[in-house]
Amino acid sequence: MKIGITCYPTYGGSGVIATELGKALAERKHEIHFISYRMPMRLTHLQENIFYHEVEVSNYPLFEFPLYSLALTSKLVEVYEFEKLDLIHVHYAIPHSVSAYLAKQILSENKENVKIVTTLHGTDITLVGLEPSFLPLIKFSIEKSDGVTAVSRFLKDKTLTTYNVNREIEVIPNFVDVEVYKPQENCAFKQHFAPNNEKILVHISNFRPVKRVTDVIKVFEIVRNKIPSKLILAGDGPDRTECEKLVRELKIKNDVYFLGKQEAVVDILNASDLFLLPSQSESFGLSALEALACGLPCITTSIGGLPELVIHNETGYLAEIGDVERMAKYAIDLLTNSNKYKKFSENARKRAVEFFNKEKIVSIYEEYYKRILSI
Ligand code: GMT
Repeated sequence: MKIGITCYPTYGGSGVIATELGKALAERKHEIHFISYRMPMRLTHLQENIFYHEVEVSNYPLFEFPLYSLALTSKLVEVYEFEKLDLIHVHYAIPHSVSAYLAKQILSENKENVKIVTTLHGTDITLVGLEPSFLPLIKFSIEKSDGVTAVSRFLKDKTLTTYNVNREIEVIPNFVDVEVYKPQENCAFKQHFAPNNEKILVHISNFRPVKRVTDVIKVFEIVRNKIPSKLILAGDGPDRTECEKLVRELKIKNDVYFLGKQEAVVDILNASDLFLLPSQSESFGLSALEALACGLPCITTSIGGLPELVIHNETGYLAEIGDVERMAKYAIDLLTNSNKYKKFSENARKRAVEFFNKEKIVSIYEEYYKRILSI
């Protein structure tokens, strides 16, 4: 198949999934054309069957706001026609599914029967899409896509009820490369972060308010009062300054590492013992899946798609939003009970391999494309 993929090229789960999907499909001999305003972050190496088309946005002074959606539409039309694509797969509904719909209409004038698949990732539905300026557009483009997938059952249900759409939505969960994200024996970084064999708690995110990173710090403070421990915070974003302030106020600066944006996620996870994700909203929680695959039990909130990923009392624990006392209690329980910890760690890895491994989920996408193309 020849597939066009549009996604946000920046840090973030939807871009990661779109890029890893494209790379995996290219390995399976499909021809993949990425169409975005920048080279997707994970497209670091030259790879057979992968092409990249950059969307250039006019900066003519009359346009106070960049017309990205329209520039993307034109690029989709151009690439579809000249590369003879079979299908366009857009990740994150806003504005990609709208641009794709418009491209489909333009191409239909030339008797091209374009098939569009939209994958819903999270805030495109739960937050941004609900804004009055977007709502009717998102509902329309979801209804008009030839195929729609959601990364969790939660997100599917939310889409059907919130937007009152009457259509099929396929749940295809996110995935992880379990050959890359895997437990490593004797991770060299552990000694660096925890020279006295302290336990290491870790959180990785874009530090947006929705992630509630300050809750991570509050949980850690309680844990640290009971057992010698360190906290690794990887990633960056709007809440980082507030987090640094809180760490100073709590006088725990020497035990907290702010690493900023990092590529070496596998090493960071392998240096750590426990993953914390106390989000206020999370349609899937890709970073928690990466942690599970490395054998890290996860303590998360019980919201959104997280209960589909983290099984309470088996691969980690779930707690109410903001219940830092309970999260800390769970963390202390796991970190002081080595048999239980070992069992949870094995369960975590097993769950990632069994249900969310790349090969399995990419095959599901392949079958889904075939279905859409046959309609
Ligand atoms: O929605 C966002 O703000 C960012 C988006 C992204 O691009 O990373 O995250 C969403 O998609 C991820 C990949 O499917 C999911 O793992 C995240 O749970 C989801 N974020 C939210 O629902 C807040």
